[in-house]
Amino acid sequence: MYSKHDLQPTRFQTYVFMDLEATGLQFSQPRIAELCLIAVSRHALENTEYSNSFLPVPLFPRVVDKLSLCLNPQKPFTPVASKITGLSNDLLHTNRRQGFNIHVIHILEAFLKRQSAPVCFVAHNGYGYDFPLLKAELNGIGFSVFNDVYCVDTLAAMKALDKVNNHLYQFAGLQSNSGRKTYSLEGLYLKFFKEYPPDSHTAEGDTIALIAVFQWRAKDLIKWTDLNAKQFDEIKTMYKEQTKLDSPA
Ligand code: DCM
Ligand code: MG
Ligand code: MG
Repeated sequence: MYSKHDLQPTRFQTYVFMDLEATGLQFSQPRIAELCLIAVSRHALENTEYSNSFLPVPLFPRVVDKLSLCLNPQKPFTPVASKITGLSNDLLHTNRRQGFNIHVIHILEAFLKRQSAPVCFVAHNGYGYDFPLLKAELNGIGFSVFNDVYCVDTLAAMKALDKVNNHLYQFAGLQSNSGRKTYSLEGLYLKFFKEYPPDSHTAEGDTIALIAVFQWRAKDLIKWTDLNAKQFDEIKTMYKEQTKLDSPA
């Protein structure tokens, strides 16, 4: 059940910002090659500090827990995924990275246990990509739940906020080449900070960019998350199992 059906909003204490790099897009049944989690307290987000510069920018919270792992995806990267991430099967193999295994689960569980509850994962396009993909990898080793963890998609949040407050939320209305509004992480970051985010398509770079974008409208996004976050348990897996053709290379 979605928390928006509850009478009381959930008051999250920890926001675990997340980004995954993987071997390709949804339809290719991708496997994870890199993951980054950065846990930030509600307190830090509600009390965001800004630089003194001409264009004040939110300062990265001083107190965070950060986890970044590179993984052998055991599946070929698509050329585009390899190009944009700078990762390849060779590179991960040469660096002797392990795959998504039980140790990763233990690390994630321990990381989450150290956070003040309730906890909410935050990912940009999380409902479309990161959460279903994480679910698929968890299922792949017979593990499907993180107890009492919620999740929210900042892409869905930004779209929803833009709709209800069109006159206030034009910030999200960056035009793509096709003339449609785009809510890509890069687009939002460029709109807010007048420069491209550093280290795009690295898990840590994208997670840090997401935190900056979230901080820019922290009050609204915290409120929206409290009302609309879904239970991670309810997220549907991106795929059931790797088809034969796609079995580990
Ligand atoms: N991806 C892709 N092709 C794109 C964009 C993304 O294959 N044009 C895949 C590979 C990335 C993953 O999605 O590792 C996550 O994307 P992002 O770096 O935007 O988080
Ligand atoms: Mg991403
Ligand atoms: Mg990324």
